[in-house]
Amino acid sequence: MKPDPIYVARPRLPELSDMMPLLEEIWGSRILTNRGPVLQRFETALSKYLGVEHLSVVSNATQGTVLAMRQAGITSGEVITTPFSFVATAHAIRLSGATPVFADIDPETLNLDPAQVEAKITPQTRAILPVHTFGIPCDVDGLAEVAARHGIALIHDAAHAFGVRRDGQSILRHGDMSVLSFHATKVFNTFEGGAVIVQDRDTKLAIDRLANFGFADAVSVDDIGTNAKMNEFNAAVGLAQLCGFDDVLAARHVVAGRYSARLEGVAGLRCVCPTGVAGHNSYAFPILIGPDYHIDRDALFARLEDANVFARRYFYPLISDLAPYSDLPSAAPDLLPVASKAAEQVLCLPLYHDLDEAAQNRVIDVILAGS
Ligand code: T4K
Repeated sequence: MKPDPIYVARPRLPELSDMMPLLEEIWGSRILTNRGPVLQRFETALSKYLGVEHLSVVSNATQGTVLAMRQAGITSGEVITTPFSFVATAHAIRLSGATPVFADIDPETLNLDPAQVEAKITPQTRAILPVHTFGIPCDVDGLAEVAARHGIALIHDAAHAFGVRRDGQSILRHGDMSVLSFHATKVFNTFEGGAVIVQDRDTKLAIDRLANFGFADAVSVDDIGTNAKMNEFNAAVGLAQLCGFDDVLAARHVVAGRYSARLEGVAGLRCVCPTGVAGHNSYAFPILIGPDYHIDRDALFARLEDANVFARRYFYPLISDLAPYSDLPSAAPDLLPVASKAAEQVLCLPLYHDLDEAAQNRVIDVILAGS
């Protein structure tokens, strides 16, 4: 008989005892959505927890990125982004009316390389949309410099970057806007959800309006908005999740540290996320399987599956190899050699706050067998 399955992610749920008073409040008020009182308290508490001033909670990161694009005035032209991400990154560009242009990534961080971005700038370029992939900060200063020099917007896909800090400050403070995801598989979840972090109150209010169909008041609509509102139930989950959340991050660091301790130094295997770095969030534990490892990435993936361990090949295939994007001139694999290699070699190991040591050892034993 096979052992219990181990998945790449498992959501952390808030204590039911923290949820119940919030549910009673919602049931009592019958205010279910449209920026209700629970959502407003969640926004305030979340801003404080993350160390940012202006934040709008939304229905998910995909919609949040579309709102950010719209707020930046992007309805056409080109947006430079990474092919090494979840497909939602490029979809948000397309959904806002622009065309993604893929630039190659840095081999160390697997994040967008500012020099490669610079080489892709044209008169049509409207924005850069980098990703803090796996919670590793992208080169925020290098990209800001390119954006400023060309007078274009810089919007960070921060879906993986909940709680990430650099030099003691939230990474979300960089760029014009940043977008978090609170999907079930993320470090912090509200089942589904997200947030747009901006630099001033007027922009926050503009994002709120766009998330509510563009209504400025009861009788006027300013812009072509959408429905990207988070409802009161999801906001209650978020508020309850914040209780004891530092412990969740600490537990993730312990799991990541156990992988590092046993896998660093294995021939042909590279651990991508440095552990013990202040301000990291242990979002994932990606490894790169190079030619010096005794089998290739897909063979290891299959061996793990045989052992009922469901690692994931994030991000394979590259977005640029997916049907809606593969015909774009910037999608040619020979223009994206670093990203193409990473997509062939990457494997994200199971990592969640309550992955116990015995289960984790099952994962590690498969990886070390034959090494
Ligand atoms: N930008 C980036 C860089 C992103 O990575 C994402 C999302 C977005 C933007 C868009 O964010 P949102 O619009 O979603 O807020 C998952 C997630 O669906 C997706 O949100 C995420 N990135 C992506 C990296 O991963 P799948 O299809 O690989 O997930 P799934 O459903 O196979 O789940 C993986 C494992 O997690 C399962 O095997 C079991 C476990 N799981 C999953 C769910 C949904 C649970 O235990 N409980 C659950 O409820 O895409």
